[in-house]
Amino acid sequence: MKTEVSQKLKQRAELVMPGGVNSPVRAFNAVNEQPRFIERAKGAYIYDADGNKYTDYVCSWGPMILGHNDERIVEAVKKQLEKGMSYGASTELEVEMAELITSLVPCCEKVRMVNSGTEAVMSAVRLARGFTGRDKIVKFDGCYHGHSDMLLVKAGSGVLTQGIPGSSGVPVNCTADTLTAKYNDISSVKTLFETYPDKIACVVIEPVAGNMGVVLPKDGFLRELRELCTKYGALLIFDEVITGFRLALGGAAEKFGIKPDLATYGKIIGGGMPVGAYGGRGDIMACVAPVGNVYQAGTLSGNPVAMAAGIAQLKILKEDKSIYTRLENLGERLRNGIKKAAADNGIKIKVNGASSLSTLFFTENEVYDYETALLSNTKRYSDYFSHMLSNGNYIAPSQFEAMFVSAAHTEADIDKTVDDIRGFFEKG
Ligand code: HOZ
Repeated sequence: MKTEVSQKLKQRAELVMPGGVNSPVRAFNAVNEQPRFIERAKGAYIYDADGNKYTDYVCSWGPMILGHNDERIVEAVKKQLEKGMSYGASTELEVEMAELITSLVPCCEKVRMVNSGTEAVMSAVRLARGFTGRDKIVKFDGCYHGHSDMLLVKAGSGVLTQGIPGSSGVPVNCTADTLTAKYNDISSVKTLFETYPDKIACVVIEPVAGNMGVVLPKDGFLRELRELCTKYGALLIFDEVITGFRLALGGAAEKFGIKPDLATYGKIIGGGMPVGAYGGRGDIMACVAPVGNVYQAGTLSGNPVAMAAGIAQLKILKEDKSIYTRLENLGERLRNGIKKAAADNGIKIKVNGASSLSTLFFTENEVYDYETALLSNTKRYSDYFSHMLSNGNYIAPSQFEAMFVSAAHTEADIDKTVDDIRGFFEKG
């Protein structure tokens, strides 16, 4: 496979950008590979600057749920571009977007648009603190909620990939009120509530974790979390940046039948444009300025081009009910295919997944939290990644991320990828 152009671009990039990237995971450090510079994408495929074609299982980390460059979304963007890119003022588009979200997600009575998932969670936590008048927050080891100071504690995604406990540059005071619990271990949450019964503002969780690899909540875990939050007067925040509009139209909240007080969303509601949002109970959202005293703002929040793209995507998801069934089926096909290929070759691995999200963990153990995810053999993942890349599969460049399937993937795409995985297992 030719990689000369990407290599040259990497050299240029490294001269002017830290690590040559704008987000650490992209540097491919954890998989000991040359990052591919992407030139274009269409449907289930992306093409790099050397002209190589890959079936894409990163899908921009989630938003390309319909595949890349869906014509209906491109049309909506083009139409808006002709009318202007940013006004820094209110538009009908943002009203339409808010109407869509509040009608599709039962827990969102009101919603506020922001520009990224990081911003969404950061704002939701501030709101929870403002609403409850409490300072402490609970997060789970291995969950990643963006890169705001207070949440960079035992975080997943790039932090976990780099093998660092948090980030330097975060003042101790910023994380002093961040308490951590173990994913799927309700007793660890109970202990925190018993220790600080009237001090915890919120519990923030990825209802299906996607940033330590995919980790599912055990039966009853989210329900017990809901009950504990209610009992102690803390808010439950679902970080649905990955799961929102992906596991179902109403996200994990709908899939598991749990109503959080607040929920956060990311890039998927922008159809690929930089977008985020947080929403929830009307009485809580009433604390946000200008109605209430919790301040949060942004010139580009509700940007008209991003809204146009997002509205187009959400409308398609709303109208075509077959999409979620298709995603479930493709995800199942992928996971079953991987499991069979492993079993046929006597390879012991674990495959976690929900609908179109999956992770192949190189470990024999069940993966149900941060510690069990860390038992994975990352060197083996790295070898697997290289094998997959050289066979035209663009998967997450880290063991601790998810594999995304879009509605543009075909059964033949999945079967070809499974064959390539089988090829890796056959090597022993
Ligand atoms: N896990 C991240 C998205 N949820 C990866 C994206 C990035 O850091 O670039």
